[in-house]
Amino acid sequence: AFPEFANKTGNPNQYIIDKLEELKNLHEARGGEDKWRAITYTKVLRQLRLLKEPIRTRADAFRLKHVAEKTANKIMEIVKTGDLRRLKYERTPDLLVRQVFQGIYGVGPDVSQRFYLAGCRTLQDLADGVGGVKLNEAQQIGLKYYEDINSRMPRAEAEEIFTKYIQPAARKIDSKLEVHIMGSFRRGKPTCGDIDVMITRDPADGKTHEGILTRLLKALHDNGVITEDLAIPGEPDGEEAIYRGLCRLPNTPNAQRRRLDFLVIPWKCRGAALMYYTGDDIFNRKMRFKANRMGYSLNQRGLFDGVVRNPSNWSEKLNQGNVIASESEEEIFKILGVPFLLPHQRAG
Ligand code: DCP
Ligand code: MG
Ligand code: MN
Repeated sequence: AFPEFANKTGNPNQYIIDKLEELKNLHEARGGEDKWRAITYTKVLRQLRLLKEPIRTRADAFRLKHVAEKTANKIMEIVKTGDLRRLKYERTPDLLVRQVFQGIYGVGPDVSQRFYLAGCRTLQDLADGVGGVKLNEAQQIGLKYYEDINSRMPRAEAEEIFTKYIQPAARKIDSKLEVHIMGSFRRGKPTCGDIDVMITRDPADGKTHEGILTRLLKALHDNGVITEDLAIPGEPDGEEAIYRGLCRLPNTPNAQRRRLDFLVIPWKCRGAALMYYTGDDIFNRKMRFKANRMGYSLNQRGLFDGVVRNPSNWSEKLNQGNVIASESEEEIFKILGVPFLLPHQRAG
């Protein structure tokens, strides 16, 4: 069955990838417990994309990491029939609508469900407020720039916005700031879903970066790079801060709006933050899991020892523990017993 299904990407298993990816997307849109299914398929899909040989037998499927009984069955069904019946049952009319709604920034499985239950079926319905639905400000922006936000930018565009505008604007405020472009860009990807920027500063000279974010945002609004703010959760001018917004190449006809994220972090956390913000998310999950198994706790602030968690709510920490590594990625890898990986090697 395979040769005629293999296609565009030159990957001999592309026809399998297409079906499993659709299933992953449906699980993701459904949310709840299906979130975990989506995560598993994400891992399986990564293995399939790396595979150079076509899958022909069940044994071939089983050789892939993260493939167990049920996934092997699905892969073999696709190999034998070119189709996956499960998709028909997952592709329910409500879910297809909710999937479209979830393309709006700030709308996840639960909010999309609420919109659907209110009677909305199209993006126009949401714009019209059908069923009394009201979008918050960020969601309104998300709807207005739906197409832009849902398309990835070429790597070169992220690079240009960052090196020509964001980095110089930050350095102009304080030449000692460290400003890094992170996320998929740092991993060397050919396209980026957004621009992730991390900011910190060595306080050795007695000065810190506190207060930088507000000034930087103003500078980038003034020169037309930032076009809309989406969210500034928490205090913008603390030692630690987060920002989410939209930006674009200024003075460029038809420049699309792009998602922009800032992460401002204390100098002493820079290694852990660099690691977290480089990702990808599956790699981070794996490293956190590894840390937990060794009795540690890992997050964007550092690797911690002696964290006590609430036994009936594991994600609630009863104390902060002691930091044992946070200033460099290398020491975190080392303590976790993982050989150092370059950013482009960090994928689940
Ligand atoms: N991150 C994470 N878990 C999340 C979200 C993010 O660990 N739920 C970390 C890993 C990501 C990084 O933050 O690589 C940046 O998040 P993005 O959502 O911007 O993801 P990427 O930059 O990796 O991909 P994209 O090109 O889609 O933006
Ligand atoms: Mg990103
Ligand atoms: Mn991001």
